[in-house]
Amino acid sequence: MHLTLVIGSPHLSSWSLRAWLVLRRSGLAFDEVIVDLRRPDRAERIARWSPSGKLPVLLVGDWPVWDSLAIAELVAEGERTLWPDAVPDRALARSLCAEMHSGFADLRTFLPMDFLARFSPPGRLLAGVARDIARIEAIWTDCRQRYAADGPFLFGRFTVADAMFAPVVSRFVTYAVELGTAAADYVATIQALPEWSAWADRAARHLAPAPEVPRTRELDPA
Ligand SMILES: N[C@@H](CCC(=O)N[C@@H](CS)C(=O)NCC(=O)O)C(=O)O
Repeated sequence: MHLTLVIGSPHLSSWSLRAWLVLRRSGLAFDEVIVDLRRPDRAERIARWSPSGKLPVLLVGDWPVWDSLAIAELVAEGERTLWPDAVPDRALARSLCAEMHSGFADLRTFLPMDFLARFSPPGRLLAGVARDIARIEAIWTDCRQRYAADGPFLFGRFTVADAMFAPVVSRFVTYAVELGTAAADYVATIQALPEWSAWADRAARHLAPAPEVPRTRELDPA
């Protein structure tokens, strides 16, 4: 069945990055459509593809699957390595994904993803943002301690949990958030993924000004 992933502007769309990473890591072939989230008519453009009015949406043939976590679950049905093997590890991974999916409102609001932007370290963080960062650091540090022997990702090998937290990695890099060693190492691991550079390329291409159309001299009617 033909797969098409419809995503939002790559520099901005944190939810799109999650679904795209899972698909890329699965090795499945898929087409990509990018909807420019900066356009005033974006809602109508998104509505052409997505029943929820949100991106990403995965079209399996012409059957839509929307929401990054639902897309990740569908892809993982065919690629079991995208969740940890053992039941307790899978349950922990799903808890973390659910927490990420429905929480961290302050981090999302005040440190929005802007994949290619770089700012100086913040002088002071809002209490809610600092709380979200501390919780994420605790999660990453705990996972790295538990699964370090199996590889450099949260559960050793790359899983859906890494995709769900990838936009946080981008935010931490963009806003120069200071991190402890375990969390900083994890950020470096995600940044070293070839998919990370591929996403950065997409973001850069999307942001590049459209090439100027050469002006044709109007024909003189005389
Ligand atoms: N929970 C959804 C959230 C999707 C979402 O909020 N997507 C944003 C783009 S990152 C969107 O489509 N916003 C609509 C708009 O910008 O008009 C998911 O995981 O896919």
